[in-house]
Amino acid sequence: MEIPDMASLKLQSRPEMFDFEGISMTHFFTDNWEKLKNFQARPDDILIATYPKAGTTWVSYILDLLYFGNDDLERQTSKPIYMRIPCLEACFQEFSTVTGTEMADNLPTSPRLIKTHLPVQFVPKSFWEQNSRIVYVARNAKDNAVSYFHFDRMNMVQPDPGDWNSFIEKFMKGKNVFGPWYDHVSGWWEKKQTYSNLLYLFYEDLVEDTGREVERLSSFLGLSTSVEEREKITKGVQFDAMKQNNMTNHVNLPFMDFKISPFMRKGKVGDWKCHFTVAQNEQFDEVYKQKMKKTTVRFRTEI
Ligand code: PPS
Repeated sequence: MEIPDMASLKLQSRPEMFDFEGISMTHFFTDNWEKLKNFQARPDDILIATYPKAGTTWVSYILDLLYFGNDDLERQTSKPIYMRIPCLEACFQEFSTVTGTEMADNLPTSPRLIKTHLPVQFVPKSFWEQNSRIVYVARNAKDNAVSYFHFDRMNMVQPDPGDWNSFIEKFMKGKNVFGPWYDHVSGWWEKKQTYSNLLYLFYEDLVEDTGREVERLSSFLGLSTSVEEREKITKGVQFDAMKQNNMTNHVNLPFMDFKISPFMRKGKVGDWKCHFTVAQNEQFDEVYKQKMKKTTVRFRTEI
């Protein structure tokens, strides 16, 4: 994928959001739908699935280092993470002639690492048929909402979030790209009960003890990594290291305005406390109770 500079972008304005089979989407993620639905997964593919802003890049980089950290220096020094691990549903024709499915098809590695933000019901059926491994990462709703708000502010290929008050109202109604957070995390949680090749991770656990989660990932993937390797990876994927690393901080993406907010913003659990008013928090908790009453998945909003 060639990345153009801002001046050559054909993007005139932010995209509209519309209802797509019950989920709010933009055309960037639905334009390639037929190819997406028919995407051919392989048994050794690893799908990294998340609601946006739940820790996708973090876990992607951990997996990348677990598999390819030792043997491919060029990959680590000159290929941004979004090129190593394509977003399957992405179709940014304004910027690139290559779609997410084509990028995935063209991946030279084995295994292929592929990312998606799709709710579970939209995942191409070949992943289930091939019994591919899937790593899902979930983040508590409050911090996830805050992170998504700042992302939508700085990312010109996302709908305009408006101010925080209107954004949080929309979030509670599930009117964000990729749909309601509530259904996303609980839909994937239900899937885990019947699909054993799915590892369900929490962002809060990653912050609490990254090394422990690296070990958990390594064991889920059946890798025999040494303690030293895992320690090296754990060090390399700390927030400050990834923020400094131009291969992981997204600094080269021309449609992101880093003057508004950085991609690697704070990386914390509990930042929501700096955004929610007392009234908003009470209302949010009320809505949360309703929306999450049928699921057993539990989150921590502080550690
Ligand atoms: S995206 O656009 O959906 O792929 O974004 P995603 O990578 O899922 O989420 C971005 C948020 O994850 C934080 N992040 C990290 N936190 C802690 N440690 C590390 N290493 C790390 N890497 C990414 C990133 O800062 C975004 O969260 P916020 O709260 O906005 O800082």
